[in-house]
Amino acid sequence: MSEAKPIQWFPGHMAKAKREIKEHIKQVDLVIELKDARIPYSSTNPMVDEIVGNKPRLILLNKSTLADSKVTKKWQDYYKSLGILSLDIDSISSYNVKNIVKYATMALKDLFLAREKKGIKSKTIKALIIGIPNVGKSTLINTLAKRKAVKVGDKPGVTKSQTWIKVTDDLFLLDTPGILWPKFEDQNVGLKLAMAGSIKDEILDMEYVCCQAISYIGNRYPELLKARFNLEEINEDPYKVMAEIGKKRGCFIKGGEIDLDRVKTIFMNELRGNKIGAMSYEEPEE
Ligand SMILES: Nc1nc2c(ncn2[C@@H]2O[C@H](COP(=O)(O)OP(=O)(O)O)[C@@H](O)[C@H]2O)c(=O)[nH]1
Ligand SMILES: [Mg+2]
Repeated sequence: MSEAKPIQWFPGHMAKAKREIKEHIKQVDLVIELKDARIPYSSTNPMVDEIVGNKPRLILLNKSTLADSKVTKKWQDYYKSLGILSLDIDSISSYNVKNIVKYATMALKDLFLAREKKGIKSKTIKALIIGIPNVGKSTLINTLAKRKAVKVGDKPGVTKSQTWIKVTDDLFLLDTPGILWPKFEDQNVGLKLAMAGSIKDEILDMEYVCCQAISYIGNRYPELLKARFNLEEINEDPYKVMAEIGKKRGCFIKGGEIDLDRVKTIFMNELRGNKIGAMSYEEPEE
């Protein structure tokens, strides 16, 4: 259920997306914001705080089995310091997915107290999932919907065309997630999104991405890089690392020169195929 076409964001589209999501937010109790656990900063929409406003929010750090769990913990502490509840999940392996309802309930403590005061016993939560493209919104909705594959029809007071997915007796999800744009004006964000495989290759120069990725991983996760490509040591110059990888993998062009193009392709495929290991690409307050 990926978006059929890659989204081209133009100012007009961004304004429309923002307007629509704000409309949807009015109809729910809780906004569930999905981020990529490897790049929680870079996978965040620049206007999300304004868009969510005062609505209770739960952050889900998705794809967490691909991330460095120590770093993910730092991000959760960071969000906690901002007063926002977060949970690390994985929508494919279903890791922690069963705890989403519990966390949603925790995020809505005040709402339930207010309901209690009014004598309302209902624990029903209506929620909207939002996030930038490729963070896993559709995958999560599918995983949640599979657990209770009941689509419920329109509810009174809600726009006719909208469908709610019943996740549990108490949790209802708006079936279309809110798609927001990334901070694409920041080249470093583009780099992180490219490393995570969340933007199209044409947008950035892949040689640049490959070199930056090798430098970053060589610094933060040298043992993983060494193990994957059978390297004895990691040179500071990423081109020398690429040459070393080329030798190990037999990437030569005529005359015995290293085929850097092939190395680049191999490296990026293995990085995006999660063959190197669980890694995070950014830490809070960096
Ligand atoms: N490993 C892993 N991959 C995921 C997870 N969630 C989504 N993906 C992958 O990320 C890509 C984008 O997911 P999708 O649900 O289409 O993202 P959306 O654009 O936010 O709806 C797909 O290739 C998914 O298989 C996850 O929790 N773990
Ligand atoms: Mg989708």
